[in-house]
Amino acid sequence: MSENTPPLAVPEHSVESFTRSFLRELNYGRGVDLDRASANDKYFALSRAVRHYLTTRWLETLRNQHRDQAKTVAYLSAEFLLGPQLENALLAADLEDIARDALANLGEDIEELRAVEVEPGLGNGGLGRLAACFIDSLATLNVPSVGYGIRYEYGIFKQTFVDGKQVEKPDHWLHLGSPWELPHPEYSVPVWFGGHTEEATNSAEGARTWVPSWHVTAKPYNYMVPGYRNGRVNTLRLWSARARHDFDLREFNAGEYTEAVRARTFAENISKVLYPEDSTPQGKELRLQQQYFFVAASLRDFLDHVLPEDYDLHNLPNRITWQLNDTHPVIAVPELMRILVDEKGWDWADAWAVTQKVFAYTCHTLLPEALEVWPVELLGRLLPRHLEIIYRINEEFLEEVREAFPGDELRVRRMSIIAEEPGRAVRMAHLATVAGFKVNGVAELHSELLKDKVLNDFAEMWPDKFTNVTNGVTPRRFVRLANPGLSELITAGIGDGWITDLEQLRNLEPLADDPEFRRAFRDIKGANKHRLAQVLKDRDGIELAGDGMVDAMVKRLHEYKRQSLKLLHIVSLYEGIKSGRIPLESVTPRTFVFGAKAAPGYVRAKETIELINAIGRTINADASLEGRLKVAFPPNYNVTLAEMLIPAADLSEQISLAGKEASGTGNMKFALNGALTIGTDDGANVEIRKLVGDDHFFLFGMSEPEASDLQAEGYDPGAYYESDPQLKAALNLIGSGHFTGGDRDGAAGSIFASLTQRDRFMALADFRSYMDAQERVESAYADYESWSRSAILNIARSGFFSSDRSIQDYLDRIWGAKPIDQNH
Ligand code: GPQ
Repeated sequence: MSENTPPLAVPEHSVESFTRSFLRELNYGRGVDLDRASANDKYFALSRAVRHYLTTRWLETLRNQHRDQAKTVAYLSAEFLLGPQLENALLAADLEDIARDALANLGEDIEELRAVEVEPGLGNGGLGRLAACFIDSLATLNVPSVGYGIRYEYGIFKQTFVDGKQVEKPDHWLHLGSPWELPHPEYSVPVWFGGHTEEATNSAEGARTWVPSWHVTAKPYNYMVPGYRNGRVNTLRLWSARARHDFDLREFNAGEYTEAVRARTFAENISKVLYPEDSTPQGKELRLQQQYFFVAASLRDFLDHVLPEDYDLHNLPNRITWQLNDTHPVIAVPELMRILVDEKGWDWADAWAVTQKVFAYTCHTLLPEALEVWPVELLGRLLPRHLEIIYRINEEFLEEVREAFPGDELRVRRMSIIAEEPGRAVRMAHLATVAGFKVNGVAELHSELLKDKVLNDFAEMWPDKFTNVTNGVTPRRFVRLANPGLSELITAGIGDGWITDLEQLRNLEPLADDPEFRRAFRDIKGANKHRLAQVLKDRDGIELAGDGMVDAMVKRLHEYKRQSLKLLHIVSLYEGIKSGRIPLESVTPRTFVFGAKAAPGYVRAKETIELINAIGRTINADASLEGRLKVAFPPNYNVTLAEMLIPAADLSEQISLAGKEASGTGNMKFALNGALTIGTDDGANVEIRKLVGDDHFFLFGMSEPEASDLQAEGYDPGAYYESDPQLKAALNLIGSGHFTGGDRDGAAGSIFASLTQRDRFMALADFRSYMDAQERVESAYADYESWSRSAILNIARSGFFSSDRSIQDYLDRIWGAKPIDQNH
């Protein structure tokens, strides 16, 4: 765009002007008038009107980015779990009141239109939501940056329960279209696959020529990523797979028309669906196709469309960091090497020198089974040239290892990018660690364990490569939008600077001692519970336990997260009441709220869902409990529901086995909304506890070293079962079929057996300590005045967990990019 283009004016911030924009969008954009408009028409017009207000800034941001050629961060992620867009755009554009009033004047309720939105569920859980928080903070911090990912036609499945069992339904989120995306077919790029390699046509050292056999077209869709009222609107670019645009029917013999069309759908499958596995890579060919597809398109996009034509790629490290969100985009490493050596004709050594300076890798797990590996056979078939490049990277790397550790062939084998057992396979985490100039974990404990355990050999070789960036969450979405009542209270107390400088929440500390402030806080919590109760009732027919405690465990269903331990607590409480051991009047009324999707093929996780529902059914129907205990398991936990649920919670359950949860980010959202945590010393819980203080956190369970020592000694769950009568009674009640209509074989029997015989994540070992901590919770909650003081202190001391702080840490420790004021 020319420097002389007159700037498009931002429309006036007034009800009149907004009303005009809305009606224009309705009439001209949708071709309907207000009387005949559907809810979707109105939602579209509303969204487009809001988009107008951000567009000028978007264009400016893009123009400046082109002009400045400043160092950019490209966040490469297979998942962006965005959540609803409209509310965030309204907030960023400072249009919440104006839009509400404009619609009210037209006789429309903005809440009803907001309800039309289907959130883009383009992620599974924490990893995808983190990416969404990060792009929000990148924009708010004025960092020149772009997110790159996949525009899945079907996002994470919609969860329903049939007889208490999870049934997955496709999430066709684009069914009614999306007002938030802008396709740019003119920037489509081809992505090639298959074929073979040949002797190079250029003379560069190390070059070969790849002769691929098929390709698809990657078509970009742009999404706005507005900063919080700072004039910057960044871009999220998601790729959609299309059949090659030069699709030529003459290539097919007469009569093969249908074959040709079928081939087209084959290509378009690549961006069809998000893999619903979380922390358990599937190793499926289509998945590798997806990874290469979005990464190849993104690199191409940056090199061909963002950089000036004559750009000297030797300067690339000053111009960009490609941040690899877990190993999913790591195939970008051999792709860049291929471009530089085979296409640009650089010698291998030059290309490797640059490649090693532009990628940084974030690891999100400690579970060995979560580390991606690709069978050599599969990778070689799909990307034969990339496999050759990986082999050569590995050869040179292993030479380096041998030099650094002479005679240590065991180490060489452990560190190799290529695993030999059980079959030959590429270890993507090793490739990422070798190629990345930095490797970071996502919480202090996690980063330490990466260095000491999972990637220990690498840390010994390159200690400076390893760093930590503790995760964070965006305060815009998870406080300001999700909890308007609390936001107003905070702002009334300390001003509104906290929205972009969350450490300012510290100024709330003295207010924790102000009884008026505490009362106001409790009123808001109560109102949020009310709102949640109403939604769950309308949506799912679920009743909460009166004015009781809201005790929430929401996260993906995984054995390591230990939803089963939570069940043991609930069942033990229930069993205690039923057997007369615990007087009913002594029990704090509480609703146990679960939210969790299980990977469709993860049998144990699905059984756990079934068991939660079975236990819930029994407890909720038991009149003798007088409604004091309730189990609420609304289906289809997603960002929309999280925003409703988290602000209503009193207690946050973060009970993974120590050393298994890399960070957790739900834990941060709860603390920031004034829930107290009951948790193990795991992931970011460690940092939460340090900040909020032991008096305001319910710690229990083994520490990581204790857990790994116990594992090493030989863990026997049976010993715990036999020696703790309450534990035994709770497990027996489950195993007896009490909750499952007498059925001992299905979910109940299977979970009973797995916990008593194997208990891979040592729930039984932590049971007693967990029960004791729950007793401390009960007595603390009995003094709700002092509980609310703790809750306020949790808020005041959790400012560290803003994703703005995470992004600042990435800037300082990894990227070396600088914020650029949009208005310069
Ligand atoms: N995480 Cl490896 C995911 O959500 N999906 C994954 O595939 C992997 C990790 C999570 C991790 O379990 C949480 O502890 C983190 O808080 C989150 O990533 C973000 O770092």
